Amino acid sequence: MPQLKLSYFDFHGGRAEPARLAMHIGGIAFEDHRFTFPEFAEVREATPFGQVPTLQVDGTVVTQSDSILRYVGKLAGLYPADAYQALLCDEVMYVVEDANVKLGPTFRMTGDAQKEARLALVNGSMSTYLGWLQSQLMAHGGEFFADNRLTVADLKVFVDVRGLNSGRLDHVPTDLVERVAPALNAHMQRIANSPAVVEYYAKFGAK
Ligand SMILES: N[C@@H](CCC(=O)N[C@@H](CS)C(=O)NCC(=O)O)C(=O)O
Repeated sequence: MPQLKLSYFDFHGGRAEPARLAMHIGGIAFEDHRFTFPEFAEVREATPFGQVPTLQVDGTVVTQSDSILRYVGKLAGLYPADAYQALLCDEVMYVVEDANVKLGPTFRMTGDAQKEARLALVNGSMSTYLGWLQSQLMAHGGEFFADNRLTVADLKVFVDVRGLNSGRLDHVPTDLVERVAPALNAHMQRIANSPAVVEYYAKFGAK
């Protein structure tokens, strides 16, 4: 097994959290390098694009959260071997990433500009993608997004839904998911209650 070091902000969400969870669930040893928001200015200097997450694999720095998640998913046995199931898994990951990309610029906004931009997302693309994810989940049996088992796609949606529900995102109503796509909340709750995930967050004294 390669030596792995994952670098990301010290909070239970965002673009690295699905990879952290995947490695925990799969029993993959890794260095969990976490840093504070003020420390990011220094950390980003050592990254190719000034962005995180990064994964060092035997000392080589790799970027792009979904590539990292797919890779650690393969190591952890949480990525489909079947080409079609892998396609379904990737599709879900890209939809969530598209939503992340749209949300990204709003973190640099403040006041009314942020409110207007976030409400436009809530009433537009965010609701569309949540509705699509719910129909995709239901079309595949209602429990998992692909492969009839837990995959990295489930972990990516899990982290996203928790983020939307958390109240951390100003102007995104905490009941948005419940109103638009309640099956995603049920999916999130099932994953949150699974023994490996309960154990993971208990380690941090968080839920
Ligand atoms: N395409 C990249 C995007 C990474 C990204 O935007 N990361 C954010 C944190 S979640 C960041 O570092 N933002 C700082 C910046 O872009 O200046 C990925 O998926 O890893």
